[in-house]
Amino acid sequence: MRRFLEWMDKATQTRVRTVAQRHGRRSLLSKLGVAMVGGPLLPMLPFDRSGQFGAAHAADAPKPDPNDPTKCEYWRYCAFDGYLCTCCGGSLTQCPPGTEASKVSWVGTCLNPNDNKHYLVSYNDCCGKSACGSCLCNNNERERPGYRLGVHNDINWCMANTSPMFHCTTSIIVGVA
Ligand code: ABN
Repeated sequence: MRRFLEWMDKATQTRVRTVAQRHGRRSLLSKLGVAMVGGPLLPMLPFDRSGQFGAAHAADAPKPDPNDPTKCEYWRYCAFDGYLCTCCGGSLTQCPPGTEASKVSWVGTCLNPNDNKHYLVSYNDCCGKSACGSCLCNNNERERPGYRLGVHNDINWCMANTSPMFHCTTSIIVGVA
């Protein structure tokens, strides 16, 4: 009997040591952590309720018109950031009455889908009146942060004008790229 108990003792000890070596405390703690934190968080994760239905319908949606200067999708606006002057009493190239073009500007290179050529576009903010508030567009093709100032659109380019108030932005073609 004593021998049997000694054998049981040894076998149990060996098994426990093996298990302890394979699964340390850290492994147990990390599994417990995942179960405790991950479990309750799982139902809170965002998920696409629209599913395939929305995607299928998006394909049917009419394509935006690249030739309508009152829409953000107009081809010249590929690096535009601001209010369209075409919605604010001005035009593609003219500031609205009571405002003046910024003395400095940024540029973009946009593909004209009508002739398949790239054009260099100068975006001039119009200054001297408070923000127009209509047709806010923000497109960022080839746009770069402030360390490439000439292609940076996310600042008020009226800063060098007598009145630094920003109203809207024009888009003037300066050449074929
Ligand atoms: N360049 C348009 C603009 C004006 C003011 C603030 C951000 C962007």
